[in-house]
Amino acid sequence: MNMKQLILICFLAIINFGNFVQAQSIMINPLNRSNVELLNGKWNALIDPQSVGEIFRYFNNVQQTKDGPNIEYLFSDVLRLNVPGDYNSQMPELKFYEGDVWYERKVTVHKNEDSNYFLYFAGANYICKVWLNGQKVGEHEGGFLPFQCDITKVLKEGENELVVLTNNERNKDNIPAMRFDWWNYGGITRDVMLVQTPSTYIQDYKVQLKKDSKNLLAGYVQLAGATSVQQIELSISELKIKKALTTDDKGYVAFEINAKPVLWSPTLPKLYAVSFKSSKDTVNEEIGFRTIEVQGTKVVLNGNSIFLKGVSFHEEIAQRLGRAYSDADAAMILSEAKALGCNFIRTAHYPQNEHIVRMAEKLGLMIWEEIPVWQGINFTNKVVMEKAKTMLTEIINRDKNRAAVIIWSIANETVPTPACDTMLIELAKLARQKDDARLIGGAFDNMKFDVKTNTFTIDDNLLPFLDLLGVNKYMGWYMKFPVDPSEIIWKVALDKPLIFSEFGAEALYGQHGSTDVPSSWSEEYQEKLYKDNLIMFNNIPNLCGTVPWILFDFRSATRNQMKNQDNWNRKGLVSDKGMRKKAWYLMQKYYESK
Ligand code: GCB
Repeated sequence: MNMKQLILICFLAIINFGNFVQAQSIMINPLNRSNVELLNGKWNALIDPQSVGEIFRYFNNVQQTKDGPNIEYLFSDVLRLNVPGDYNSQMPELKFYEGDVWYERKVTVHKNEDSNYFLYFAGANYICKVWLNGQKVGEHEGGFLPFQCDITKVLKEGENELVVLTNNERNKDNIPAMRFDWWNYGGITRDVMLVQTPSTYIQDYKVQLKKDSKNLLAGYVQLAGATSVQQIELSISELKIKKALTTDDKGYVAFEINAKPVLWSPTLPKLYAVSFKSSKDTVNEEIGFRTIEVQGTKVVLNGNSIFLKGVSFHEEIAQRLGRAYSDADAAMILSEAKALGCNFIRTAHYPQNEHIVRMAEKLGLMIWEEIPVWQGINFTNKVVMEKAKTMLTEIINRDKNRAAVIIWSIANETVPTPACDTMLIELAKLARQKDDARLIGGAFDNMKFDVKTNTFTIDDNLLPFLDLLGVNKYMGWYMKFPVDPSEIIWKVALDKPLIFSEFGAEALYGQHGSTDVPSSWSEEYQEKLYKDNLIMFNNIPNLCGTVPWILFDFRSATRNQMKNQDNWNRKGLVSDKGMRKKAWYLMQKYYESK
């Protein structure tokens, strides 16, 4: 490349930066619409370890096919990657890869002039930039939440060129940050869709039971593109509801409607067909109704105290060594949780895909959802605070109509400092302000043990802002039982419900050994440790649920003990090959007895 070309490239790159478009935060949900084309499939790809693609304008593939400066970098049919799908599991060379990967495909459209068009990405890790026909149409940060790009103005009749850049490099100001105990899968890991809507369309809505009521539905609808008052019809035919709503001139209307729905619960996960119809647009969704509250130290669902029989898992299919992304994957994971006897899941440590959330709801599994504020977050940076708020807002926007979601969790194992407290308190307040139909919680491991009294206590400024507390403690693994488990006293946040949100031990399936020696990595040691923890749980007066860590062995680059781990965290109750370990049966019995 000569000097002239280089200057031209830099100039074009600057112009393109000027075109920067943030992905939209209030979003349509394509799962509730009919005019949607799934763009999943094989996409052309380029691996770009030195991040030269933006300089060489890979995104402008269409306009410079012959004589332009990027002739050497054209996408071709040589490397094709599955979308959705992390790339790490698609080529052995990419197992540990962290960096830029480019994707390209054509999108052919018969354009309707009276419509809007959006590209909807259900998730791409971690930074994602999107260009259509050489023009930037969106950028999003965060690997586990959806985003959409309005492409109405850029989309052409006929063939369009779609180029996407993903980058999953870790960074101290990212969420999560530099180190985390799961695989850093990169790429377009979830579904991609092209969505067509009318020019005035139903952009957003919520309908849930009003807080503390079992017979009053409350919510809102927001039309986008409205410049005058509009009529919308809300119907829930099974409840004989047909309600005419009139928006203000910005397309917004809030409503309350008397109704007596059968309440959603783990034993009867009832969902109703709900539809909103405006003059040009319709959305349909299955929605459940339930109440959730805390009474003293109890979690109360639909007026009845309930014990949360939980389990955690990562968004991963161990046998495939890759991210879970489909309905079939969701069934694979959740059927194992159901078999264990669960009525509750913790989708650790980040918002998982909607296949999982919606299927869990249908199966009667209550959900704890969390954002990846996981250890090591740079709380002193204000920008990081804004990122966390955005993630929390995005997950609440996505799942606000899911009856199954009962807890928004704002953090996992953060170390209290003034900066951390400030950020978490703001997050707790934000969650409460955005959604009063769910509980606010977090998972903490800063309990202190007093050897004189054999008592665990906690002192954390965040507690007054939470409805319930999750505690992670690996008794018998990272910390020895200091005395017999039956003698340990728990005085931790005694005025609130406490969920034992993590406990467990590593064991290699099929490895047998002593019940006394952790280093045996045996199923017997893991089983004994579970027994001891269950004994200790009897001494937690405010215990309202348990969540063993974890359902399946999962991949983690930080697990370097090559004899037993080999880059796997082996705390699964089920092995990477799908085999149930001894502790699985013990936990199943415990849940049967609850
Ligand atoms: C924890 C973390 C979890 C880890 C687990 C472990 O406390 O919350 O993400 O995977 O411990 O296995 O160490």
